[in-house]
Amino acid sequence: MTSVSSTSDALTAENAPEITPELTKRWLQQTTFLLSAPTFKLCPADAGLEVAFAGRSNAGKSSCINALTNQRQLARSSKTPGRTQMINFFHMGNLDQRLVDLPGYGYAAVPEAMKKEWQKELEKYLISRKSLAGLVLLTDIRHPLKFFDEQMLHWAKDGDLPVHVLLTKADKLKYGAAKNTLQQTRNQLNKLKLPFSLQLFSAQNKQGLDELGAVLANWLQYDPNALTDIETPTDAE
Ligand SMILES: Nc1nc2c(ncn2[C@@H]2O[C@H](COP(=O)(O)OP(=O)(O)OP(=O)(O)O)[C@@H](O)[C@H]2O)c(=O)[nH]1
Ligand SMILES: [Mg+2]
Repeated sequence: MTSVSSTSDALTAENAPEITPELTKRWLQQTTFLLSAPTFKLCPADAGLEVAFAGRSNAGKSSCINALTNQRQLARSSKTPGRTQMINFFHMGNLDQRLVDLPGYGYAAVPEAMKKEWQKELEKYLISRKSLAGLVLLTDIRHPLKFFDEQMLHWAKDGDLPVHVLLTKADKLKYGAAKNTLQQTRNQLNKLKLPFSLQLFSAQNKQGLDELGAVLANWLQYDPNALTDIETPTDAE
């Protein structure tokens, strides 16, 4: 499977281990909490690479991060919509590789003025954050790509940001119905003419983890040879 040569030379690009789902899983399992920021101004420094998880409130963002990292409580998930109100940053034992759990949008109980303020900040973040390597957009398979999801896709396009769409809670539909929604959503996304990929996902059944892991490994430039630096800073920069 790998193209490892039998020379005893130090590791080079040619004999670096192939990035397998197994290695990717191990890398993702190292993920630890970095910090919570109430606003984008208090984010970690805009260096290295990060991938943001966005979607309507209750779409399954926190559950996805927990399934992906194989940790039950890393990101808090809840039956109560609007549970994640801070911007939560995680890192993979290396501060230059981060996951960002964004607060869900569309939560009815949030006052209109706050929603507007948040949308402005979100737009700015998506368009101007240099370390942002990609956006994982989560949308419930039972009612995919609502108005604000499309708004996010337009901002991603404006920011030249690749998007990976997850149709979440795929366990809620039968296989055939899930496949149909996948195709319909692909057609809808094609019309928007932006770079995207798309998959079925279920945190409950651990469906789609390898596919998502491969996208993250690519965007965050996972290198199995790189040494990790596990130091965690105590406050935001
Ligand atoms: N059946 C099923 N339920 C899921 C799945 N993923 C998440 N849920 C449930 O959906 C609800 C919301 O999940 P969260 O992960 O908290 O959603 P979130 O997008 O982080 O929500 P906010 O933080 O409010 O934006 C919880 O009750 C989860 O148990 C899944 O794959 N299948
Ligand atoms: Mg959440």
